[in-house]
Amino acid sequence: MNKNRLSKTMTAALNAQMTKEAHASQIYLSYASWAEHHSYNGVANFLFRHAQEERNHMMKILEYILKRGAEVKITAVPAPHANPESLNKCFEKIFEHETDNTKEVYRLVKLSFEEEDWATWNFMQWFVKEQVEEETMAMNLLDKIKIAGGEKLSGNDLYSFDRDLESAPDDARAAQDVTADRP
Ligand code: OFO
Repeated sequence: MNKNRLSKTMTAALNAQMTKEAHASQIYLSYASWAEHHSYNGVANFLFRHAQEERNHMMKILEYILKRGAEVKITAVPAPHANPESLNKCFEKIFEHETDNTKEVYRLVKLSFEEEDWATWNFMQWFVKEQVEEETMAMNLLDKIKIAGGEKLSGNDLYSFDRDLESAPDDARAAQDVTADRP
């Protein structure tokens, strides 16, 4: 008896996304190490935490594939991109990476819609919301860097930016959670 509840195409697409989340984790890990090496300890702390978050995303997909009775395929994870040349570039690259990932998430949502696989469609909504939060987080950090001098970020502004990131939350607050009392 076949208990697999995912199509072949969907299984392959979810496995590919699982590997992409592992790749994202490696990217954050590598940027975090770069930041720590340059003594941006607050930035490093934030990025190390985020590497872990991406690993959690990978696990969510892995678990979902198994729960739907399909096969998980663990493959090699591509190497992360080259290290950034500056903090500004670091967060530009992160923003680009997150918007690329959003496209992949949308592709999966579209596929689940076309296949009328409503369980996967529902599962993927978590990732849609998460991507909005992650894009917002990257946008906000880029804005902060821009205000503090962009490529010229240094001195007190750099110190404050780095210190703030040490205690910054992992995700931006979703628009859905905002109220008039708590804008
Ligand atoms: Fe950066 O987000 Fe995973 O999905």
